[in-house]
Amino acid sequence: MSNRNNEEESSQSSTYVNNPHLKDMEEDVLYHLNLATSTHDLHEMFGDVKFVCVGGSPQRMKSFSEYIAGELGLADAEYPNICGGTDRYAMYKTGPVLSVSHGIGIPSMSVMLHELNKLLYHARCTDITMIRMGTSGGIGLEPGTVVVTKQAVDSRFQPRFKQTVLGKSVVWSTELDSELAEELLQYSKELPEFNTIIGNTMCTMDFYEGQARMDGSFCSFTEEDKKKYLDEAHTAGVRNIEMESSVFAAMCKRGNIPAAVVCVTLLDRLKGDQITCSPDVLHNYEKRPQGLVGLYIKKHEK
Ligand code: R2B
Ligand code: URA
Repeated sequence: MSNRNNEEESSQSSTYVNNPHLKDMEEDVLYHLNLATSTHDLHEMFGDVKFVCVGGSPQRMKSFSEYIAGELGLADAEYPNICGGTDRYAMYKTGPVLSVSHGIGIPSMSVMLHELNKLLYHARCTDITMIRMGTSGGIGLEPGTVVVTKQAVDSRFQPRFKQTVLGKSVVWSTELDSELAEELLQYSKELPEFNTIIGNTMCTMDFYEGQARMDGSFCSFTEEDKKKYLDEAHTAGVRNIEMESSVFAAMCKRGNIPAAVVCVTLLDRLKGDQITCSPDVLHNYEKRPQGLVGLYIKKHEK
């Protein structure tokens, strides 16, 4: 297994991408975003983007873009889905804010981020900050609590993202921008309607057994095993569990992009597995990370 500490990549001055082959390509087709360098002037379309916000669901990213349009005084225009030609991902641009959906899980996030990072590179964007807003299961937290991720950890509670390349395991660091996380935590004090904490986020490959749930179609462990594992996670500083933070952190670090993860908890995993909150409560919870990230953008947007 090769253990890369990213020195090789972070020593490069280019940001967003680090691929010597890109410059030899006549055209770059961002297939899953339905964009291409030959058919779209990416600099013209995206050159002024400063904040890239990503989240799992296309509908949530649409409502975030509408919310941010209101916050930035840009609500009098229409903002169509830029990736309307495909139903893989959705993308909305409101002023300097790009809102993009990433689907569920590491592979879906990874594919989207490869193409998004190339988009930022082709568009010659500068000073980008990237934030994932999402949902998660909490550990020992009141449902509705927002967790700003300190470290994105794997299912052994290590801050690493393992990937298979050419049949071999490669490990990437999942370090996030600690100043950005601290700043988000400070701004959360202006939103007293809900609790925000900082803690480690465990990223898993599955929602059910992979997150120690006993309500999937299969279950290969006992209640005691589950309790022991979640207790160990809590002792390791894990406060919430979701499915994309590790690859998100690793790919932002490889692209030299300051990044943060802000997720609301939908339930306390020490008390259950099923998500039983009403659609109204769920909707209210889902807006919490958006409110905090919106506040951050408003404070930084000139
Ligand atoms: C949180 O919620 C989704 C699973 O329900 C997944 O995308 C995640 O990370
Ligand atoms: N998303 C997850 O990945 N896990 C949960 O428990 C809730 C939302």
